[in-house]
Amino acid sequence: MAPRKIIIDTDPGQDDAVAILLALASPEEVDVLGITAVAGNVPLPLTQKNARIVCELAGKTETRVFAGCDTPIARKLITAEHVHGKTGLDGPTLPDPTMPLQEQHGVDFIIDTLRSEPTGTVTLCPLGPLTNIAVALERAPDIAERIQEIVLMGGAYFEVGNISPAAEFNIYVDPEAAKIVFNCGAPITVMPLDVTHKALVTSARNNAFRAIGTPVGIAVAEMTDFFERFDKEKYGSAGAPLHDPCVTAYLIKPDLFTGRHINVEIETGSDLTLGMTVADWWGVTDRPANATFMGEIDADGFFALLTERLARL
Ligand SMILES: [Ca+2]
Repeated sequence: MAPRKIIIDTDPGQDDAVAILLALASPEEVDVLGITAVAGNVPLPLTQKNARIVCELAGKTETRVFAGCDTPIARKLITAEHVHGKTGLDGPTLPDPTMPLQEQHGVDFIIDTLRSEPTGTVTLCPLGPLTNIAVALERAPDIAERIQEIVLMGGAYFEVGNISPAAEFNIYVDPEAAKIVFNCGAPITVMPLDVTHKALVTSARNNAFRAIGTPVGIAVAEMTDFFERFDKEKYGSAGAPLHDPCVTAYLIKPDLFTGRHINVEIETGSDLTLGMTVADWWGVTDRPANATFMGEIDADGFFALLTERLARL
């Protein structure tokens, strides 16, 4: 089978970095047409730079990286340096990138790619706030029916919030964008906190990354070490949740995940629950299903895949 063509839309972020590395290490399954950066964990000048740092770490300097939107559609940007550090990639010491940033705007790249590739052959993989995808859909509504699938990290239901009591960070930062994306009609698969909080980097899993012994393996161990400090203090958990790699793992091995095809609506009106993903898990409304909302992950299988693939870089 030909590899699936994907665009990774991202705000690196240590877990974004691991998601990108997993994709770049898996050319049999995924063909990364380009990476579009968005403002999120840290501002856009850092996320576009971090995306290039990660491609260089992977030795994939031919990967095209584009800068997209630097602010949410209708709100001021909220960032997460408290989780990811000042650079967004705190942990390892990685050199500044020498590969160029593409001149085209990330939103234009998304639109042009969906229009030029055959209908139903390009999958979008948002790992940050959904601004770039929503702006593309608003500017070019014809692309919605050309999207094969949108596989995104965002939202939460039973785990509720990580940035507010009710909302997950990516959706909270740009809820208007999320609403546009969830209503666009394309097939959507969601990796919410319900799943990613089960993908914890325990010390044994971190040691397995380090034991790869390559620059990639060591950098990933150092990134997850850094990331973990925050989560252990906050949740007292066994290790840092690897949110974004769930998206790229799903493209490689979908049977690691199970969920339900349900209706998911985005709260944009309430100050109290802004950015909440209201997931009709129990089917108590007759609102039409618009997303496959994942709930379970085979965490051991996920980390086995990750360790095996990272060792290829
Ligand atoms: Ca992210």
